[in-house]
Amino acid sequence: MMAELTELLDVSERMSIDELRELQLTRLRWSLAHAYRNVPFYRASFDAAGVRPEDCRSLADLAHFPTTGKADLRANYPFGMFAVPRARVRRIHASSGTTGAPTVVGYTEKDLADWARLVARSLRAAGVRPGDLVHNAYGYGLFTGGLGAHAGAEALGATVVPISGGMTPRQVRLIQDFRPDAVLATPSYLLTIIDEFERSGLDPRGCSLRVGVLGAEPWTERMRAEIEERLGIDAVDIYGLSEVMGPGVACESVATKDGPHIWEDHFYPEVIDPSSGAPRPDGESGELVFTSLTKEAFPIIRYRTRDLTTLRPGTARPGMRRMERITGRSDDMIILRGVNVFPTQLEEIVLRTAGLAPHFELVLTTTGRLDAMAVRVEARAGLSPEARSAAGAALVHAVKETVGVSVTCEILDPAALERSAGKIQRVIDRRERL
Ligand code: DLL
Repeated sequence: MMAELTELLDVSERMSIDELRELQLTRLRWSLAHAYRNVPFYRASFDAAGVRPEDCRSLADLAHFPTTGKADLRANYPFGMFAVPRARVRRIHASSGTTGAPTVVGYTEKDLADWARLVARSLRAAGVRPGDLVHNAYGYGLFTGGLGAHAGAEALGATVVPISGGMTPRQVRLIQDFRPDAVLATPSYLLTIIDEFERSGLDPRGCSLRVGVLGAEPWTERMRAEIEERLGIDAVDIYGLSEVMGPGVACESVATKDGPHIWEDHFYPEVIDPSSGAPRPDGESGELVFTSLTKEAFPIIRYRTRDLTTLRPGTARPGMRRMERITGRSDDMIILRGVNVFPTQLEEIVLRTAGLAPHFELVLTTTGRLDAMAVRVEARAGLSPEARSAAGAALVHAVKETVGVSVTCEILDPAALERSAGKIQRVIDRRERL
């Protein structure tokens, strides 16, 4: 376990809960007023709910304000949610989204500086240090991962290799030649890189990497164990979303690895009941909702992330709450014959089934009037035909036992599935919609 040097922490990271709450309230009142004054959407939604920014006298009053959803951002495509003139926006990012218009977000110069500082804070919590060499394999472009992580690593005082995602043999080559200390990537893409090491006859554990700061998609404790074991690093969870900022909304501490601490001096978290929208107390699971406290170009008020988690008290940063590892997004949830299934549950089972590699996809089809799910998963190298069928049977059994649904399983040759260079898409939905 790595110790953290408290003298390196930002002032807000050392605040008591009371000091932090006071700062949050001041900033929240500013953010509500800023949004109301400058974004017609917020003015209309606050007015419709009969609330004014000055009605927010305590942090609990925030619950009286309306929530904002992805559809609201789409309805204001492209720049309708900006609270400053377009010319003051220094950078634009967008999240692709699988359907409809992309969600566009913007940053002023100050927003970019705050973002870089928060990513630097995240990387430091993860165990990256000034002077380290950082291999940044998050995708560069409209996705916030590449440029967001890049600026943060520079702000920390690290040396960045802006390799982006893809061209995996070259990733391995540069890791061998440049000897980086840290890698930034999605967990699924880092696995692809590890596989490529092995495919080229190199021992991944022998490489220079010490820490991986991994996020942008849901992953499990078992995936952490697999990556740490095969690469010989500390694998740390970083969380964020474009609508709120990008990477660095929250990050785990390498010292505790117990869920990302939310940087609450900039983002106020709530958890709500996903169906009724009612607030839930800390310790209960539900949908994570964020309100930005300092953002100028793109203030976001009570944004429904669709990410499901539970808020816990801070540990490595006692003032800041932690979020539990995301179990999934409400929109990733598969409802199979009435049972809710998350891809992360399957990841957990695949990884603990002997003989199976951590590469799989879930194919949903309709047979007759019933939905069916097939797990297509790669065998580990060198598995005998008997061991393959045993692994398939073990998986089907474990899914039935723990998730409560019957699935079929197809065991594939190693490397049969396409690898993604960024966020992995595990579910292929071919169900007939009636
Ligand atoms: O994925 C920002 C990011 C980049 C975070 C790099 C971490 C590292 P979006 O493309 O807008 O932004 O996607 C945001 O990804 O709502 C979650 O569903 C998911 N997500 C992000 N980080 C994690 C994580 C970036 N650590 C959406 N664990 C979010 C689970 C995550 N899910």
